Amino acid sequence: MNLARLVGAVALLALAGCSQGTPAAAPSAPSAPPSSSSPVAVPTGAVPAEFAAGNVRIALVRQLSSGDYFEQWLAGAQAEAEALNVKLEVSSGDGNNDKQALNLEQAVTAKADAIIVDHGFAQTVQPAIKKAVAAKVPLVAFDVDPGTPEAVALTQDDHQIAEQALGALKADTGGSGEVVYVYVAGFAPLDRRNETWEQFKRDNPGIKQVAQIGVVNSSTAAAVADQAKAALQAHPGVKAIFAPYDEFAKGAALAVKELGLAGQVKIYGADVSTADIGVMTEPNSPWVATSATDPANVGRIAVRAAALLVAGEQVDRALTVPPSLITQKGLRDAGITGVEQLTRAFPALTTPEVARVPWPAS
Ligand code: SR1
Repeated sequence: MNLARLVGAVALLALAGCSQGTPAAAPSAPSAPPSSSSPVAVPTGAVPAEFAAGNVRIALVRQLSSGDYFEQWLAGAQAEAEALNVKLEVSSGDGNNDKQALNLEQAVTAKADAIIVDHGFAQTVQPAIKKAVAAKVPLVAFDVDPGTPEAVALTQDDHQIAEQALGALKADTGGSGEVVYVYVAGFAPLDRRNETWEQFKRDNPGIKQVAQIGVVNSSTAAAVADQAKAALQAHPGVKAIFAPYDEFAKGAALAVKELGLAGQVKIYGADVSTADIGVMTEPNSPWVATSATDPANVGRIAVRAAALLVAGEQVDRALTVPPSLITQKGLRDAGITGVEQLTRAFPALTTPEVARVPWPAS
């Protein structure tokens, strides 16, 4: 079992009381600081000279940058880069795959010390990733298949994300009823969550998907709200919406509220942010459960993995970050209003062992 998997298993045990269905609650109060639940070796190695001198440049090449998830992820990556004295050179395709591929080519040409590719479609980023590998530029691919074993592939455990959210949906619906599903194909994390949804439907024949909606753009939540309204009006018997991306869930929540269906339709989502917590905990919110990692923590891991590769350290070729199930009831019971409070209450959301850097960071 690799370290990330082990962390996942420990996290699941720690959350066993709140990982099955809506009724479970988060810890009633923040119990202990994160470090006490996951002992981390004190870094003792010397800071590599290029890091001490501030000469390390890591290019972060993003497909998307708008939305809570991507903003928090970037904040974490920037904080880790600062702690490691690394220059993080950030570009975004703003949803345009060709622009992202061009940015990636430019990072290779500009001889970055390492590259992080954040999302993207395999067919548009893999040709430039090949060039990076040929040029011996170390590469970390987050949420996109790099198509080469030379790169480190970083993911959240997307199957578990879907399993946790769907476990809550099943507990609340008794495993039967009409469901609207929000999905866009081609995004690796959504495709993996979709595999779990397909299996879930096979295992639970009482669950009927009556509509599939979804769009990813710079105003995803608003677009999904319009689609969800139409789907709910066309299918008045819907009990649940499976919306495994927070922009999807926010859009679905807006639609349910605007149609006055909050007592009838519940939403099961993915991801978490302070704004999401606000939506989940407001009175009559239909968004009752979300399965999430801490996006800032994942951004930090990406930068640590890239820094380790620059320093010639060993890094597992597959790094997987485990999620936690967060319920509306748990958030309300614990009085959690923001992500900082959440990570104190759910220490499993912080995973300093994953891609640990063996030298002291500032
Ligand atoms: C459009 S893909 C959105 C997903 O990427 C990350 O994996 C987040 O979890 C988000 O749900």
